[in-house]
Amino acid sequence: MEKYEPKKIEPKWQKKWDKEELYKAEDFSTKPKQYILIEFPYPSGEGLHVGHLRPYTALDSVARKKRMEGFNVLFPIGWDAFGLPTENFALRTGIHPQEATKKNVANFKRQFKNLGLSFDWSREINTTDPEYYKWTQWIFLQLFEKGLAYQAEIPINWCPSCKIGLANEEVVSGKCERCGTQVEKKIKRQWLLRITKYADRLIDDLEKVNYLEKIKAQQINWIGKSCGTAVKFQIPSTKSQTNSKSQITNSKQNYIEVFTTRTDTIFGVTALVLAPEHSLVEKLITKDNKEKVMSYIEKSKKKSDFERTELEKEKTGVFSGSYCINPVNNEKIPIWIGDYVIATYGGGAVMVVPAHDKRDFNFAKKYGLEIKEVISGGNISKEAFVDYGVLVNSGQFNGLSSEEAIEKITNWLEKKKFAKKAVHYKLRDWIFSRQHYWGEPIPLIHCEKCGVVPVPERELPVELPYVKKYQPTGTGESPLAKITEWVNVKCPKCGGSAKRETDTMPNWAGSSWYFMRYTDPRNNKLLAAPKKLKYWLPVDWYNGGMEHTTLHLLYSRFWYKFLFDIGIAPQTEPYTRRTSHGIVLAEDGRKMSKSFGNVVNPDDIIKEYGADTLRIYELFMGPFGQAIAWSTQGVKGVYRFLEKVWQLSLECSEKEKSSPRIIRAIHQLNKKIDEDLEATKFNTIIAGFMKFLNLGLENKKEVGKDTIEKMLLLLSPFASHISEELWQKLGHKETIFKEKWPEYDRKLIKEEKITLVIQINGRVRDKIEVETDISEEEAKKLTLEREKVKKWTEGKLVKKTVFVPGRLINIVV
Ligand code: ANZ
Ligand code: ZN
Repeated sequence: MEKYEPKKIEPKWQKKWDKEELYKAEDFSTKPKQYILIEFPYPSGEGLHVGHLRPYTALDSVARKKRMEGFNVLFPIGWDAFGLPTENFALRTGIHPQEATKKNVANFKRQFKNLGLSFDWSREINTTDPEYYKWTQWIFLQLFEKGLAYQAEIPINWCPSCKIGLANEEVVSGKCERCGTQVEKKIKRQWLLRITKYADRLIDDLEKVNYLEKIKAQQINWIGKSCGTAVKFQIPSTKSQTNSKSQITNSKQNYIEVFTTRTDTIFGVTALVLAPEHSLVEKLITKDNKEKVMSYIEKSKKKSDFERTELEKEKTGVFSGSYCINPVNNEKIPIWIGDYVIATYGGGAVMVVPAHDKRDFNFAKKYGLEIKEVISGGNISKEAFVDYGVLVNSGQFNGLSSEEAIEKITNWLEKKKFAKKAVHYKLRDWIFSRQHYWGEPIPLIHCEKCGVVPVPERELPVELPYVKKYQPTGTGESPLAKITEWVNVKCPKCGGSAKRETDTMPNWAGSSWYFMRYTDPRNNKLLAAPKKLKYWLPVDWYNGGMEHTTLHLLYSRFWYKFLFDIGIAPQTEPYTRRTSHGIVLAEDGRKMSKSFGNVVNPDDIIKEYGADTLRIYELFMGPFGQAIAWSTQGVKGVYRFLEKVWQLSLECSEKEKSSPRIIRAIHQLNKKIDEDLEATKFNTIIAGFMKFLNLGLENKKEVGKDTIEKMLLLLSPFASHISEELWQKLGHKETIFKEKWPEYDRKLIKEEKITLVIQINGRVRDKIEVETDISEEEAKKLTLEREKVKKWTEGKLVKKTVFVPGRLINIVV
């Protein structure tokens, strides 16, 4: 028999499929559409490693199956190629980012093609192509014109090593996500996008989509909507305090506003704490405390937000010397400065309720503040009682539940003009400027007379000038600032001399709308034709990494909503379904990384075992959503499995029709694939194949061509090359991928029971009801557990068992 040699068959089919354009998506086909999307890769210099392939192989099998089911499938691919790694590589080697990108893309493409993935290559896009980023710039201009892009002097996270400003999301544990250097603060003029304006819709519309629950939860937490109350505490030292009416409207602010979600605890306030950056701090410091407070503020300036709010860290503070008045009982409350209070959240001031907040409890213990119980139910001599409960020590509100009290106290204070309901979000506006070369230029012009003027649409794209020097300036300015012949332009409005904006966009820009471009990738008049957008969108199934939940996924939902608002996107949500895969760790259990030397290259695996083995292994390695370590042993096991597929197919194609139980088994497998694929249980699909194959091999005489053909059809989305090869070997002329996906017969797969006769030493002693395809192992186990059998076998050694499938089992003792 001919041997299974993937090297001989895989390149052959890849070429053929390519030539026949088998995976081309057809605009406006009458078939129902399915848009299957994977996150497009960043073409790095290192090439793909096996970890990257997990989502590609999984969604490739989905795309292939859907095509066979009669869908018009769009399964596109492209390159998210702007960004720092390429720029840093260029700085190291002197190879221009554009050249490096070209080379990297070619390498990634070769690797993808060797895997035989069913991408529609005719729709390939690249975010660094001016024809593409023209539209990224165009979208930016729409945002600008609608007031959603604005400049602000803001403290940015500054990486002193990369010499770049970082978005909050790019700071991990206070360190630069890329290089690990401690991040500092730096004040800089930046472009920001007003994503906060969409915060509510980004939360509310999650109800419309089918995302994994943990993805929804992460997005909701990240946006961090908090409904509470802003409460005013007067500062009595200011003159106007005698006139209660004018206090709040006084232009010289003589009150501190705190944000709280727990007005029910307000009778228990024993201090206020202001962020060191709070605008009133200077005014509140008394002479005696000045030195201490100033030195405290200096120290906290050096800390990142992360360090300041880290949960385990002890909270510190210093007394300002001043007091304010609690509006519910006119008590004198000391005002402290503490850097655990974040200036940019909730107004930068908090009321301290030590009895009912853990952080406040520790703070009070440390500095000897009073701990006053106002919610009963806990033991506040030991710890803070943070739950809701019944009010005590709270004047006329005693006896109310926390829920009622929040409502009543808030309303009461609101009437007295000491409070108003307030909503705060943790989400900040999206810092959209980078001071780097390898990104989309922001298409704006600064004119002294006219201010900020957009580049006219007909002049887009503003191309990135091809230059030799693209070192960061280190001053915080973009390298583009040094290219005077590019920077100096005429103002499009008044014709006077003006300068281009030299900041570029962050690497999240191009990926915020790429899935729209796939619908019409070569359109040079529009971002995409409305008809095509309408036909293909929304994406039916989008898979990507969990690490993109609060960045890319949120950003692209924001852009899509905006594009909907200006009449371009056909719906308000871009992705109907979102799933996520677990990462693949190296064999040693660590992250795959060049620095650990534990990266597995798909090229090597394909060379040794073939693409089908690699792909099946990627699916089989473990539950799709979980992190899993690579196993060479596992790869070998999959290779043997495919050898068995080969063997069974070639050996069993003589007979026309299979036995009833083989037919039943293949129908069961068919059902399993249909169900498990939708549930992303790719590993159990492969396990199902293995089980079926063992049954077939053990009972070769019962297996006919009908079953082999069905098995190959079922296997083709997963192990495409071997299935196609064997399909042709069975005498078919057309590709297996134009066949229809098999359907299973519900009646056939019903678990049929048979009566198995039990013999001991050749004599009938018992009978048992079992499944038709019960294995010898299982039959033996069930038999030996039976009381009637135990009578004969207890204490005796089982010498032998004879098993006649579907008929009897004989135990010899
Ligand atoms: C008094 C209080 C009593 C609070 C109590 C909690 C429990 P979320 O839900 O996250 O919005 N807070 C307000 N502004 C802050 C800031 N700038 N930095 C640090 N903490 C701040 O939390 C709102 C709560 O976080 C507020 O409610 C406030 O503490 C604190 F038993 O007020 B609370
Ligand atoms: Zn001008």
